[in-house]
Amino acid sequence: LGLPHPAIPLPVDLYGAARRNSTGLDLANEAQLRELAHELAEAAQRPPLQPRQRVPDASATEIAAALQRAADHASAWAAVPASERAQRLEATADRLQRDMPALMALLIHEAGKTAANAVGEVREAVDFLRYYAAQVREQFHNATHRPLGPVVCISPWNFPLAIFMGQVAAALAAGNVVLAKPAEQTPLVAQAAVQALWDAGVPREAMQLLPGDGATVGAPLVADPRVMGVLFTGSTEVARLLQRALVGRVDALGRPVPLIAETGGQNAMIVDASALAEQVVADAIASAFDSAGQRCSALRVLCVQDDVADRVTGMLLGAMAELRVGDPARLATDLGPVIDAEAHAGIQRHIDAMRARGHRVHQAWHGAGEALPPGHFVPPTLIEIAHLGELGREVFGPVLHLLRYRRDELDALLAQINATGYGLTLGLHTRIDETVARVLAAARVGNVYVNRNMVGAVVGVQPFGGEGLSGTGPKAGGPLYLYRLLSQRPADGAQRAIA
Ligand code: TXE
Repeated sequence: LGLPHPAIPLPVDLYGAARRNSTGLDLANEAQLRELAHELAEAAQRPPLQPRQRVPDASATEIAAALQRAADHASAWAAVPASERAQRLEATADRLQRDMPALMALLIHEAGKTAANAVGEVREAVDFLRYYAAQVREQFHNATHRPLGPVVCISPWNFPLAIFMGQVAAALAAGNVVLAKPAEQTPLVAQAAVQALWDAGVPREAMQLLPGDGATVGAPLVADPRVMGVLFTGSTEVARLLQRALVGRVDALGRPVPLIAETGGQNAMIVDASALAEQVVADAIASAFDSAGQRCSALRVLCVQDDVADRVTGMLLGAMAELRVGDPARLATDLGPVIDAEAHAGIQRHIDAMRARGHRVHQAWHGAGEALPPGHFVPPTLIEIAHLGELGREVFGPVLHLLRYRRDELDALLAQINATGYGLTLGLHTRIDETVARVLAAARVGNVYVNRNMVGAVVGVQPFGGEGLSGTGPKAGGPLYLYRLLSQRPADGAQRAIA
């Protein structure tokens, strides 16, 4: 690690990652930092995990039993007072805060997160738990509400703790019993999350974990008629399959079984000649390469007005050349590996195909003269394109595309961006008010970031979710999310009581 142990200097990048959350985790707590350095040092020593050897997939018999258990227990969990459910989620949040070093080490080890990204993720999970607990306390206080019943949560590997916990915390807070199918790449993080919920008093029958593949575990869960709601984050293709599987499925009163899906994007950032170039470069680097580009909110296409494009590109390549690619357990690392061999091959295929079609491809990283370490590493990559239509589907890795546009082409550019059909995030760097207004009016996305990096969700502050191919809404970490998880809203109940 290069850290003197046990006397630990405070790692500056941990503070950086921590700033974007709101819960006030105590990173100045020396005991916690000591433990963190120890865990990171141990993580660096461990051999690579073989998740499938350690976590057996749920069998058909286990799936059937879990569904029955969920159906049998739904009314018992729904009957637990809302404030009591909130209290158990808050206790889970306390537990995650206490266990942060061990969780970070697991995230680094199982998901290839850097330490900075791992601390950000633990904090986001904590934020989700506290936010939904607070919502339930405020909104469901003294009001009649009825949850959906058994709910299936299907989550991806890119935020194996934060997205997993965001889904299950919302579902449990609203009073639903949960059957969670974590990503096949990250079952251990999911297991740790579920253990924390159980230890905090969420009954095992209300929170069941079913590891395994999408087709063999996820699909049969969603297909079961006892399931009354589905929360999904992942690819647009799988969201489509799930939507199809739910067509015609209704509850006892004939209401459709809801799917809440958050999917991918083809996210652009528009930079005009008035923008502050240094800020653009810092924000583009963070937005495109943080978590090795494996974030749904990540920047994919940097659109730069041609008057400043050469200058911005030169600065960007210079900044890329500073990034250190390698072992995520080392605090000096900026970019860890991508999730697995399949992801690595897919990203590489895209880079090769673009090069073969004549696009200019730039790769730059710290020590670019030397070979990358063995593992699924992709160096920061910049590919020049002339039109967004040249891109196709989302490439989930540290690959940024650069598009030059003329000043009089802004409307055409916005039309191109909307024509991708995705609508997750959009960045804008300008110091002209009228341009901000024009872009906001035209944008068909869930989240717009003006003169800053595209951070994704900031729970309770900036709810997150997309339009079009990017998702169904409601936005996660926002005030409307829990309402979609109810079959009868508090307001309905209140009205009935008055009548
Ligand atoms: O996603 P999948 P993958 C995008 C990104 C990435 C691509 C593929 O573009 O390259 O999706 O990633 C479960 N029935 N995002 O393969 O397959 C699966 O087991 C039920 C965007 O990881 O969608 C996992 O738990 N479930 C993104 C979850 O769905 C099924 C995050 C996601 O897997 C299933 C991840 C089925 N038939 C990928 N098939 C984001 N929005 O952040 C799969 N699953």
